[in-house]
Amino acid sequence: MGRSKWWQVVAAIMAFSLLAAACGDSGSSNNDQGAGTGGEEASSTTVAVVQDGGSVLDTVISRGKLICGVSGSAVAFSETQADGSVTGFDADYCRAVAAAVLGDATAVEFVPLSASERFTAVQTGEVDVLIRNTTWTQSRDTDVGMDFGPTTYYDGQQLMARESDGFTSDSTIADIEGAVVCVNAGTTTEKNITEAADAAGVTITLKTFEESDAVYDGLIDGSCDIATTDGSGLVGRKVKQQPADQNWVIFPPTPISKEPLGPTYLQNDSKWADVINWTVYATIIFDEKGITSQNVDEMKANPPDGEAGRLLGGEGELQTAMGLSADAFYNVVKQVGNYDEIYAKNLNPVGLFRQGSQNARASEGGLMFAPPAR
Ligand SMILES: N[C@@H](CCC(=O)N[C@@H](CS)C(=O)NCC(=O)O)C(=O)O
Repeated sequence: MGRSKWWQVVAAIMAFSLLAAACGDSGSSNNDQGAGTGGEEASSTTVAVVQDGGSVLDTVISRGKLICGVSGSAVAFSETQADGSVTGFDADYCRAVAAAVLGDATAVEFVPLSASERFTAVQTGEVDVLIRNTTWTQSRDTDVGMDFGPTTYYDGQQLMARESDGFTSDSTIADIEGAVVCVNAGTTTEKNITEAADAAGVTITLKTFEESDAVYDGLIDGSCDIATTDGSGLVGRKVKQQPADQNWVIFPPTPISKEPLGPTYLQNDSKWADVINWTVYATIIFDEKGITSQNVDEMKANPPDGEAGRLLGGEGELQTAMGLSADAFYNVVKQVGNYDEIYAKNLNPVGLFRQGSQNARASEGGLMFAPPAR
């Protein structure tokens, strides 16, 4: 068992190295915030975790701190502030996991990672979990050696261009013939736009940048005609960076891809997977039931139903069976909030709203749904 798991990890790391090479990424550079890893130290961390046959859950508990991989420059999702703190929707999901595991939403060390660096950081054990506007795809789930938690934000790829170039919010891929299209390296974005352009029979020039700031600098100075990534990323960048003398339009109205974003972690660690997954599900169920950071104490004292009572640590609770304290998810909602609170606080300010989107509650026509807590 130990031996086969060991070989599985070696194989996964080898497969990843090939993939990283294909992305033009060395896997250890390009992080100006000190998150790059030395290969030797990183490998030994992985070996230790695997040989012990332990779970990342035990590592996090004994360390007393969660190490969470984020972007650091994804507007409204994870943004490093001047004082070093990290804000955003993804950052709050890191805090939710820390609240569930350690009872303290502040017990998080954030590691900013570029798109190309992010999976190596999970493989090597540099981060315990990656919550970085990351799309769940078949190759990442298989070849790259990750497992994925529940989708926290249903997104899709769109394009953004200057209105003065004749683009509108109804433009289509057929309208981008001859354009210089700028993307971030190591993302799903590069392949999606190439396939979409081919399918539409248009020729584009693709420019790939390691840092996403360079993509938007290019849109401002005219060296890029189009920036393309997840729609949420474009909305955030438009709010933050559109110059007063330009108007940026986002199109086509129907995204060119599916980008289900959520937490991801090293494969084959079921105990850790359960903790991440049920932390997310708890926030969704609390939203369904109207249990918020503001009313959770009353709800705990007087639960509206059995499921709420169990999730808040009462009769029949299942958190202790997962290696957590009974009040793990009480701490999540009390300290961080339910799904709706986390969404509204971080995403409404940039103009992203749940209503009518795939991120609405399942009961309201969206895709936000959690299995029963029983
Ligand atoms: N969801 C896509 C794209 C994720 C991605 O990295 N997008 C870029 C383009 S905006 C980004 O977030 N940049 C912010 C950053 O690099 O910090 C994926 O998983 O590949």
